[in-house]
Amino acid sequence: MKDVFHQLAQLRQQLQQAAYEYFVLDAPTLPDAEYDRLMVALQQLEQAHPHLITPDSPTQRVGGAAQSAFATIQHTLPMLSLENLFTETDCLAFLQRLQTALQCEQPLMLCGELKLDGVAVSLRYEAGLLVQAATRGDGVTGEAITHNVRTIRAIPLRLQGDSLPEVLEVRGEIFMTEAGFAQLNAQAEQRGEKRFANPRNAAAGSLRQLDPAITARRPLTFLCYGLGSVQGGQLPTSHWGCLQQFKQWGLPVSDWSQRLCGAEAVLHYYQQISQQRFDLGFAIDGIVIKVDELGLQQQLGARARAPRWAAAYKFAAQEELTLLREVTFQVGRTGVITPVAQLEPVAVAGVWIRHATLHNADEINRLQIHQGDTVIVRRAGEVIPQVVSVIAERRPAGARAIRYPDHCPACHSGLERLPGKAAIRCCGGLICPAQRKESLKHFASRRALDIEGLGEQLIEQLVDQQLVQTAADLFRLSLEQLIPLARMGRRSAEKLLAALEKAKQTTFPRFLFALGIPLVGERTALHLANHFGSLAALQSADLQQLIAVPEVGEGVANHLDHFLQEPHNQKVLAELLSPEIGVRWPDPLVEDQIVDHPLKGQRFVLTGTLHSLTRQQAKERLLALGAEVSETLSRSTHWLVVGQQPGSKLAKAQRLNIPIVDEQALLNWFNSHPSEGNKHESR
Ligand code: 5U1
Repeated sequence: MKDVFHQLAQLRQQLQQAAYEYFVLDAPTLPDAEYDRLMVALQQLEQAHPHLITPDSPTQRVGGAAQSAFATIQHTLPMLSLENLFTETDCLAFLQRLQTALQCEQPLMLCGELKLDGVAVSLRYEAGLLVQAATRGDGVTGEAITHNVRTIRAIPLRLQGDSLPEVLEVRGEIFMTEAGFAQLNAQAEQRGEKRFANPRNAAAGSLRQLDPAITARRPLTFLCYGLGSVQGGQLPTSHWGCLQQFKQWGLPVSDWSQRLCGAEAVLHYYQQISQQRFDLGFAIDGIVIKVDELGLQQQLGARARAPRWAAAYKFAAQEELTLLREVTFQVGRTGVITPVAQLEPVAVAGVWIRHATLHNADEINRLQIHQGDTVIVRRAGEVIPQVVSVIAERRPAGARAIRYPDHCPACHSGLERLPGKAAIRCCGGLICPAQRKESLKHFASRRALDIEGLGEQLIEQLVDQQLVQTAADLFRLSLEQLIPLARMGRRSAEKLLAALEKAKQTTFPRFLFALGIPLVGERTALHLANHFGSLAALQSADLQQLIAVPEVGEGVANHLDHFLQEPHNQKVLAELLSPEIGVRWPDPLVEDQIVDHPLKGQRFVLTGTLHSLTRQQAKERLLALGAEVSETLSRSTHWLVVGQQPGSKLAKAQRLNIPIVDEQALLNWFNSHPSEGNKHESR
């Protein structure tokens, strides 16, 4: 017996504390599922020992304590809560109980609704005018939040139509959409304020503002689903009929509500809503099943906290408590370092969760996470599991705070974080094993070094078999190494070696683009090549000099600087350009030489197939001369270059009177104004 006393006291204390944090402090620490489990445990224990039930037990009331900042009001009819059903068996048992209690053999007519995850309120209309809005509070007394509720546009201040009852109390839920919540948190972050933990808390916090002007700025909305007291008027005799009447009076009612006949229809509705819940745009945590006929509802009546004629069939919990074993840092294919929480395995919504993302350094700061912490993990739909919050009170003594590494965990290169960006990246793009496959694919791609025959699958094999670690290793491959590879053979291997040999002769912009420096696309590479003329000049440029290059902003300049200063990358660059490998390119025209070129600033569009060069090559040569090349033809285009089988651009150019030239004219231009293609080679 002493043991039962102890268990009861402990469960009550945990539930009271959780309710206080949730309702009063607006800072929940327990996941709903854990709260529900504790409540069920307490109910079962009290059922087994009814003489030990105390009036202050959390099972004996509906909600949390009313807050003092607002006037308390007495609900005319209590605002009940709902019995929770967690499994299909629970649901079928509930439906069977209804049939038995009503002595009904036919399938019952029911109503299915969404169980919104917001703040329950009661709105009182007198002669059609909104006169009072109250929270549920403890179900008997709530808080008057009329001024705040009046700012919510979904709530009519005056009902429409005739035959309005003298007094009408409607009940429903105020909530925040996910989009509104995200926007609110983004604004809070910008102002350096605390973020809300979830949309429900954000809605509750918004309604508790003492200044209604603040509530007015919050993206709150409302749906109504039930009746309180009604005086001086007639209402339909079914719940469904009431919902239709609410709509006619201008009250918002969910379009997802459905009339359901019997158990099969209920289970089907539950499945349907479970599948669509993540597309709704707002949070729900289950469905609500109600007996449709108001007469039958009355016949069934209510228990202390909840009616017998309705219940909530909840979805599997999306949040659970578990322990953080440690945090590992993963390097992604693009070099971004992501912290990953390694968790004590826990089942969330029927799936075992062992890892959860911690996103980035900002998130680690926000959570103030320590090794061994008790954390709340959340898994919603297809979304990657996340650590929602940390329960700091349960932190073991002397726990170590989680810190970001200062070097890449995969290659030990330096890390970079650009101002205003959340991502921390590894700077060792040319050597980092985590980025190896992606950077090699990019290096060999058509618009980079254009190594024919070196496709994705071959790169996978070369890396997996450890034949290649850096781009320089590609040029060291031998026939003997290549022939045994899958889908290879002597002929293909010879062709690949020839393609590698050919690729060594490239252009400076292509080479720069091939390095895969973050934010350095083809156009930026071209500007850099034109500006500096040589790799040595680029490598010795400081940030100011980099920013002076057209279209190079602070972000690009920082990425370039970090990449070029990283000793591991410098080593690979030196190898690529060494006599042993011999990557080379002709001198590009540097900007000073472009200044007077007649094509500088001319806007070109190309159409049709060219013969002596590809459209891409023609584009590169035009860009190198300072011309602009666009895909779309407009009045501001200076020249249309036409090859074989031109598209509709030809007719459009004729209509707009834009000069049309052929491939030969273009080549004449190139030849009369020598560009990088026919100058001597150097670096
Ligand atoms: N959709 C819906 N949610 N909800 C919550 N209907 C509904 N009804 C409720 C509650 C607490 O209570 C009445 C059945 C009393």
